[in-house]
Amino acid sequence: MDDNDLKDHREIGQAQELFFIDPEIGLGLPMWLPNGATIRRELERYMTDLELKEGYKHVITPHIAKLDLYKKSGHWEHYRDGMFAPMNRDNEEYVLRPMNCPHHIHLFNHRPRSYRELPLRIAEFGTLYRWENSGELSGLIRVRNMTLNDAHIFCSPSQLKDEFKSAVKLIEKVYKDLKLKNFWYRLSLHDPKDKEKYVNNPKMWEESERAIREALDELELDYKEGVGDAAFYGPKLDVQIPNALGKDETVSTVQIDFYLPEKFNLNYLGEDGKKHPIVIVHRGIISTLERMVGFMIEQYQGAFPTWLSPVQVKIIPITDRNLEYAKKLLEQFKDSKIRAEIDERGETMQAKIRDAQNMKIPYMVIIGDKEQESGMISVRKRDGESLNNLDFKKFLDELNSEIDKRA
Ligand code: TSB
Ligand code: ZN
Repeated sequence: MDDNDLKDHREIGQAQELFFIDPEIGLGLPMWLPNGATIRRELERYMTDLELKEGYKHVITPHIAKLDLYKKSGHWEHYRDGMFAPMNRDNEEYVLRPMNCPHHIHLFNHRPRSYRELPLRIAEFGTLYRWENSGELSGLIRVRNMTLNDAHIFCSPSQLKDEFKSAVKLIEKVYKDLKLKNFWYRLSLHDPKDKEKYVNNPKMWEESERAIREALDELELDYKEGVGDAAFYGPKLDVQIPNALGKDETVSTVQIDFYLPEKFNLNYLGEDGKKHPIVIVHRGIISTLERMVGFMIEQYQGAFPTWLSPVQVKIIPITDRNLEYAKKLLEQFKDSKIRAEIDERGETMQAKIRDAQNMKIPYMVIIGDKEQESGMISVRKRDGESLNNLDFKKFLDELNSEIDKRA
């Protein structure tokens, strides 16, 4: 297939019933259908398991906060255009959060912290709201309501480089597991001329940009530089991926921040009993589930690996006589937590196979009189390969192991 035949994620998302955008709900506010919600849930499980292994602590915080919080953090000064307008009730102003950092910072700061707790890696699939221009909204890739695979790593300056490097290595692992391709790294720097977008503190920028460059040198990573692409509070390493139309967007990001720790007076008690300053690494590995699923749909062209496929097995009875038997197999798939469905429509077997193939369902299990009598099954894979006379139990075991390994 040449690149011009690549389908955009919106087209595949509609054909496979993954999500839709409803103007009566609002632009940029995706509605996740059961198939899309399944992919999201599996991705979230995968990432949460990895984070637990890497020593992250998961938290849950509200999607809104008082406007004053964002005045203190600098978001209101530097990021206001990207925020929904404040809501006023009982003479207090609240906003939908555009980022999770202030909540996680308050969580860190709710009691004194000892050097023994560092680095403290606070993680959340945090839901955000951003006011993106309507002309820039695009399916799942640029939305106004999104859930970010976020974490803020609170550490001492001497731990900073290692934490940054571990986050980049986690990106490399995840991209390998998810078989993502065509990505490149961008070192996103501030633009000293843009006084509105960036915190005005040349010494801080010099230090944080030096720290990120040193860490990148140690990683021996190839990257391009983007002046004016930094966050308002610090430089970032961004992972860029082109969409089906060839436009690059940022997916993963790892950021170094000396600014918010100072604003919120973050410190820890050292071994010497004295207070020492904290630095923050902000990182999103999976990016927002919206953007990541959007890119995955495009890169896989809808053919998700089995562990992520909304429907993993389609059971196709050849005649009505085979329906009872098909239902028995369905129960066994369900007992193993495999997502299976029976195609009970009165269509021909060929039509059912074609439809399952179009939906990119990894396995089709075809049940006729012969299979029913012998207790063996015939399987077709979505790429057309056929496997006849398989022992059902053996097929189930192999499928389970493929899913468990997230192969
Ligand atoms: C990583 N404070 C950090 C966080 O701790 C942060 O919010 N960084 S961010 O602003 O760069 O956003 C993180 C990621 O969210 C981006 O790298 C991008 O992949 C994704 N993202 C940003 N805007 C949108 C959007 N409108 N729609 C979908 N995903 C988005
Ligand atoms: Zn953050």
